[in-house]
Amino acid sequence: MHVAPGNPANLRAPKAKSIPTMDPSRTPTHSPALAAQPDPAPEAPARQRSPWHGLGDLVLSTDPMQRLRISRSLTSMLVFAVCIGATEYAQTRDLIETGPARWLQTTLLVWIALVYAVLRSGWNRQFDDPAMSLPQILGAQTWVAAAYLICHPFRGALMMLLALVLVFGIFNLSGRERRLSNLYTLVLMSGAMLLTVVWYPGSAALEIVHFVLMATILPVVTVLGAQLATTRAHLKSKKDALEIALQRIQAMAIRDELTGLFNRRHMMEVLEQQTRRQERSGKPFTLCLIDLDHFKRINDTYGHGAGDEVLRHFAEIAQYTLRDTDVLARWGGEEFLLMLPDTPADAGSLSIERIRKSLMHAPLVPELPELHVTFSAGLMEFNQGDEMRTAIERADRALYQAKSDGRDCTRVYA
Ligand code: GH3
Ligand code: MG
Ligand code: MG
Repeated sequence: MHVAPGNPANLRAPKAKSIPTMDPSRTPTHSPALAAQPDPAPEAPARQRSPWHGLGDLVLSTDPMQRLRISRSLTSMLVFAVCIGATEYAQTRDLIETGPARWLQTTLLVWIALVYAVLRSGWNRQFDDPAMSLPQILGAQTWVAAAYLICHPFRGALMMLLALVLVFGIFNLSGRERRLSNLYTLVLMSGAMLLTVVWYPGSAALEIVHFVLMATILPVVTVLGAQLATTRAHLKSKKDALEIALQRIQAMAIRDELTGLFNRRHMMEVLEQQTRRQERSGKPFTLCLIDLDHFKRINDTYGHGAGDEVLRHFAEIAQYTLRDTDVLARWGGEEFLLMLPDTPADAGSLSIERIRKSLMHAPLVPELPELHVTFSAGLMEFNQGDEMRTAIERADRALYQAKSDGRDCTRVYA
């Protein structure tokens, strides 16, 4: 064993930025998380895309949100495409006049094309509601009202469409928009029914029946829709709360509560992954056990709370000083395990000395400026063929040596 080259002249001055406070619940974006990530999978071969996928991208776009909007819109348009077929059949059977039927079919096709063009071009993205639910629903109800006038012999059947259109709006409209579309439908259809009575005076009784049914069913659909929307919003907020709770639980499972560092169990997983990585790359990495010196004295002199603060600040200072790819874990009590990937022992020693220097200058507990702490470190270089359990034992032996040699120093297992 030899003393690590801790020449202060070789050490970098601590960075001038403030030391970030560790929040145990946050998902780390720096080194430990990176290091803890599973090995990158070997590059997957480019997935073969069928011509259907290409056609889907062309019709629906590649943006997932736009795809959802366009496919929803096309589903509702499908119903109207069937309606166009039905009116075509009706006019061939002389149920309705050809001229008005053609006008109805053409305007509907133009409407469908217009809505699709706006969605597919992405123009809808600038609207408050990019799904354009309200205009689509109002447009559809307008078409149903026109069809009610033109398809006189089977107009009663068309009333089914009114409710169907409102169902499309249940999840996509706000309460105010739902009431607006309901009112619009009622006013529009009342006008269509009145015109029907004017044009066909003999149908007044049937129109009254139609009106009563419509005036009953549409508000009920709206109320049921509102209840479903509330239930859905409630479930969504519960799901969001569960997701947040799950994230916290996952963070707690791998992190030490006091310092926010990885806990011992998770560090073992990180080390296993690092061993596998090392087997492939052949580059050595450094393991280092760090133990705060005379920590019991700090507890005894300043109290357990101050001791906790020291542990927390030591973790922050060390992390701040280390590279993004280095992983520091709380190994237990006032003992920490550090893993420096792709780092031989001499370079690892320099990193440890940087922490030592930062610790010397940093006030650990602002209320206790006289409180300073030192640490002893036992370091070993992990090479191909080494076994993790033995490696940690070796680092521990080096640490024991550092303690025996008077503390506040680093020893390398050799
Ligand atoms: P040495 O230099 O030989 O390491 O001496 P030491 O006093 O640091 O070592 P010892 O193992 O005798 O004492 C470690 C102390 O660390 C005892 C324990 O109460 C304290 N400790 C362990 N975990 C915590 C903690 O989470 N918070 C606080 N405040 N103290 C802790
Ligand atoms: Mg100690
Ligand atoms: Mg100890």
